[in-house]
Amino acid sequence: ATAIQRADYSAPAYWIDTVDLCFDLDPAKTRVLNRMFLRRNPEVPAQPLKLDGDELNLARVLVNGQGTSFKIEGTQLVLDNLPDAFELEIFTTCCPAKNTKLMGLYVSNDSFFTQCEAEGFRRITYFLDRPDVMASYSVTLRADKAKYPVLLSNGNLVAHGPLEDGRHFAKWVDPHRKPCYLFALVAGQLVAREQRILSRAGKEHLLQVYVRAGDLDKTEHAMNSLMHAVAWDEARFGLALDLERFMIVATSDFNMGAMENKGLNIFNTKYVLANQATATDTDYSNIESVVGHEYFHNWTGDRVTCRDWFQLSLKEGLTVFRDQEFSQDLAGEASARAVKRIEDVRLLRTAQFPEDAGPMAHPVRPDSYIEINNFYTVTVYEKGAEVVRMMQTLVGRAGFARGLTLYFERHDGHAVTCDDFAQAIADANPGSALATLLPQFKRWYSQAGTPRLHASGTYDAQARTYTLAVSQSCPPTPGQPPKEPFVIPMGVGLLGQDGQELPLQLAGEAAPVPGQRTLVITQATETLTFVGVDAEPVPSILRGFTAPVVLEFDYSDAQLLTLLAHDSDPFNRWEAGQRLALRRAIKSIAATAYPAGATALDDAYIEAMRSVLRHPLLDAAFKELVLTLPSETYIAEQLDVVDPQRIHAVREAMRAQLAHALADDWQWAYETHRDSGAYRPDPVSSGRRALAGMALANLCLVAQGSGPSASSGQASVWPGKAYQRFKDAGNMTDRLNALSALVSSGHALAAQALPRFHALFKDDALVLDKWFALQAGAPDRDGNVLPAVRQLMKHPDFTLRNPNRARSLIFSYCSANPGGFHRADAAGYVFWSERVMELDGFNPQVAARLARALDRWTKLAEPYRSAAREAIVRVAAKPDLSNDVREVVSRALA
Ligand code: B3K
Ligand code: ZN
Repeated sequence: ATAIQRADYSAPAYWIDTVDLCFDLDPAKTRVLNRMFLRRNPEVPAQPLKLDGDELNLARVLVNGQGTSFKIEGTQLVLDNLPDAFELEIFTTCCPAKNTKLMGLYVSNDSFFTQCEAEGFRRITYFLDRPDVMASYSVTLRADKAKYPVLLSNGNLVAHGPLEDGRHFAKWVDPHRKPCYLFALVAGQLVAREQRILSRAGKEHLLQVYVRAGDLDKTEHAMNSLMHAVAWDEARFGLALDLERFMIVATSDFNMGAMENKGLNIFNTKYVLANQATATDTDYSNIESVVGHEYFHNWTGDRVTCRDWFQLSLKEGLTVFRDQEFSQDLAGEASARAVKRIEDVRLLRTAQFPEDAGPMAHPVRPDSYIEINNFYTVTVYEKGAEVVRMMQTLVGRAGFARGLTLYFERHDGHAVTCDDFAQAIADANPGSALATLLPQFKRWYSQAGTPRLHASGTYDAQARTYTLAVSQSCPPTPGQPPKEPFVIPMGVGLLGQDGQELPLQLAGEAAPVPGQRTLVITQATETLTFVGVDAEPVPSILRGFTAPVVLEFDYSDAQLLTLLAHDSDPFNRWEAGQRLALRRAIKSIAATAYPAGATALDDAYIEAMRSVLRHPLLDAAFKELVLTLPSETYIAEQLDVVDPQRIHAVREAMRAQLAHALADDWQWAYETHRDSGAYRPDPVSSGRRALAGMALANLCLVAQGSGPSASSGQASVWPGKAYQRFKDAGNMTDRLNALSALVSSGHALAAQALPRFHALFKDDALVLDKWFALQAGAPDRDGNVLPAVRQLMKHPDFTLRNPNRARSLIFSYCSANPGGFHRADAAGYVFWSERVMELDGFNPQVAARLARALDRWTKLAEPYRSAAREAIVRVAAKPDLSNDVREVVSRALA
């Protein structure tokens, strides 16, 4: 396969104005009649029409009703000597029952579903399968009425009725033009929760959430989230729902989270179904943001779409930004917004930063790809969202909303580029830093890699000045050796020694400005001088994480403790705690002799954590974030050479030490936070549950460990209490936290609780996923996780074919459990290579995701490094590898 280059873009040689599709749905052989009106694009030199197809059986092709000659070249159907405008009819068949890739038309639980983004429509019919070809669709579905009573497609239902032989039909017309990747159909035995709503303008809309018959009691939260999303987009950006009917349909076989098909979103059940007995607080908040995300695509993605797939972040980065803002706005209070921001940044730094430093590093707007499905990445999504967020920071909230309005004025109904987006935001804000610096700002789209922002401070007591020397650099990434400086918005505040916020006055400014401000760094090196500073301050830099960079500042412990205790910026307050923990972890990892029983954490750190835990004013959710140690993955990213076992051992030791040292405080925290009243998944009560869960896990750890607090009879009661909690819990969050406390402390009661949990939830696939994931992600003890995972693969409930189940067991082990996966005997890597190859045989997209688990192999210490390489080479040597996996492994070995 050859790489596709962004620079090679050319407009399509033909436009497709209308598409009339007729489906005779049958799992074994579905017949598709595709009747289109096409027109030559006069701006492009005359050339044959080349339509994409994949795994289709072609029966007949008619041009203006007449048979015609055609060629099949590779996967394309080629027609020559065409009139300037014509009708084209194509008859094909396909086999949805055998479609294991879950792209195109497939069967799940006896129902039909489609997934067309990015290039799945060509698996349904021959087409110009590219996002810049936008057409009007009408769709007729015909199927057996008893087996498939519900027939859905995009837009409005215009006709339906019975046919012969127990069949029936439905005809749908989509009033909006769209690219084919937004086409969808669903057919099956489904039921819907319905809600009628009124828009601000007084228009009525019908919202529907379709699920399998037994799942209706789990749709309330998704429907509420959808109603919130509709209202929010109208209130915040003036974007109203443009459809009479908006449908969400859930399927349990889905390659990713959800899909924004126009008017007919198709969702992974994981992001729809929830009730308190089966879903955790995290599930509830994920559902809210994914329902929001897909709904927001209705404008950012569907009304205005991408010119080509290199522009993917145009819709994804922007829509992630919108869903993040939505969740923050719904969270309400400043402290709850901050918690959401910290969670988003944590994801960016543990998933995107490594991607940006590894073999798959690519700009937010990539320059080339072999398989586009490999570029639905944390870079395109999460870093892309940070780029949009920086724009908002530079033009302000109101300025950003103005920019979005201009973007729709200019581009509604069109397929455009990231440049068009940035231009609209800048043009709506003339004179802003964004408008002035636009060409340089756009380096965020073109340059890969995480910039490093280095800062150092000097206090001059005599001159009463504090000078920040700031420099930026960005490491080389594949194909991009040198980098030009970025535009970096930098939130800054200065704290006095007592922790009070100081007014800020830069040299040359007339008067001080109270509180924090955002400075804009544009040069490789810059100096910022604050005047009128009476004593050496503690700088709080990159407040709110105003740019996706690594901030290097040589803080003293004392400075970090001041920030942790006093910073008015919650993000940097949390960050100070992370830095304190991180430097202790790194020091212990580096210590040549690490005697058994050595302690990584000193009293100052422990006392600081105790103060946070006992703090009378801080939110429970925030405390839980501060008291969570940096992950093994995040610690690994800070090191040049990674010994995963060493990191695991040190972090586990720190966890145990924190558990023991704060045993009384954990007990207090558990007892004061465990009862949160009637279950509600709001930020306050879910924060309380999170902290109580963390406390319980620590108390179980104390009981399991050695030392004075363990042997005292007091500590040994906790596993029993956790087991009781596990049995009695009134909601899944508390129940799973209790189970996880037993599993992660390695207590014998886990062996009783796990089968009990399975028995309780054996009929609920999403809960079983949690059961598999918990075991595959458990802290490794003497290499016990891999054998458990291999054993679980033989469990009657396990199947690699279902992506959620594969993720719950295989990905939880290979991608989310470094201590269990990186084994000195290489058995984890052997297991990984077996699963990648096995998955690739039927679902290359999911296989390629798993293949990414060894992205960072070159950083590993021996013997891991050689063993990892060997495993990747083994995968690369498989002769019939998909393009998806081939691209990932060849980049890893390049
Ligand atoms: N746009 C889809 C992702 C499609 C992935 C195709 N491999 C979901 C989303 O981002 O909303
Ligand atoms: Zn999206």
